[in-house]
Amino acid sequence: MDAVSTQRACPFNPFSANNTAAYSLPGQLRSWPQREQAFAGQSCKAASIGLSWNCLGIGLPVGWRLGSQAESALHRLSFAPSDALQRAAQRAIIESDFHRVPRLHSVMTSIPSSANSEPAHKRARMTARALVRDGYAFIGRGWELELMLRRSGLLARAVGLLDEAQRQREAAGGPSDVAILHEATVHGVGELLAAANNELLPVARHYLGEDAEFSGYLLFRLPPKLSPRTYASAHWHHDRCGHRLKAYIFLQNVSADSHPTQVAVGSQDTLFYSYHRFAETRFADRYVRANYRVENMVGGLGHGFIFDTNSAHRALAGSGVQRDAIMLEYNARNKSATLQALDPKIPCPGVARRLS
Ligand SMILES: O=C(O)CCC(=O)C(=O)O
Repeated sequence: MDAVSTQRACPFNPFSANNTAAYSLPGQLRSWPQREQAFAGQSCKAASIGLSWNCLGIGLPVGWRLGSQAESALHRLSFAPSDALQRAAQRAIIESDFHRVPRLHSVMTSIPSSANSEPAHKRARMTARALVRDGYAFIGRGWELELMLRRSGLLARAVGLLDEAQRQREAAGGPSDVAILHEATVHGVGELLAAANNELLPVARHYLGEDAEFSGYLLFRLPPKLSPRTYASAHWHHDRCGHRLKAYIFLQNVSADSHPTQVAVGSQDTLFYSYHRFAETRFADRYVRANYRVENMVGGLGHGFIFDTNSAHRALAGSGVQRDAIMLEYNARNKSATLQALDPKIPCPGVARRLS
């Protein structure tokens, strides 16, 4: 079949010119016409072996296995098949994350059953199931983290550190609409980390694999006014790591007015077309809203959420109230090492501070 008849038989081509509207920085997308042509040449075969796709990425068929016929088709469908870094990054992510579909079975059988387990195990099981199903899970209910945050003085200390970072920035005449980070050690954070990791590390190991590790934490504040121009995470995006988990614990009540993180529900199992170029991983709000259910990650002080950063997600920009949170990051060690060796700018792990 030639390219023209292929196109006729398989009409949806994500790289057609008007599909740049699915991206939030369309002017920065490269080689679009070549990709349109390359995709057209492959799409019928790809569809016949069970691959499906939208403007953001590819869905793998149930029963997919690494090394199968579908794998070579996948590489040719990616954003830039001739780009060595793209190929290598995608390969590392496929080998680590997409060698078994669906993953539900292994998660459900390997977390202790609820019949005779402790409440923490029940929560872990529910968290893992929600992650697999939706790409996120709310956390904190039943942990009494608010009490711990207040009793230990950590809440006051963390908010004080963020206040101080903000004061310093204001004194230096810095902009008021960028995120404020505190990347140094927070005295007394150990009790919170121990409680969180006790709950979440087993979930991370089930979800990401046995080499999942806690990579570090970050304290940060989103200001009342937030824009995608000054906060790149206010564009819909994925984190360029494949499956990876972040947990947020709120340091105040977070509502729809507090720039909540939003998750495109169910997008976590997408093999995105690109894992290495910034603009190729930023998506348009209209496209995401038209194609996914969007969930706000809201909750009370001491509660929070955990999510797969391979989901399309963003912080809701606009005018609102500030949001303070502590973010914990969990990465698969071997995949991180491979990705970092390919390109140290790939943010996996992304937290600046390491535990050691
Ligand atoms: O600040 C937010 O809510 C979004 C953060 C984000 O994109 C991330 O943690 O990967």
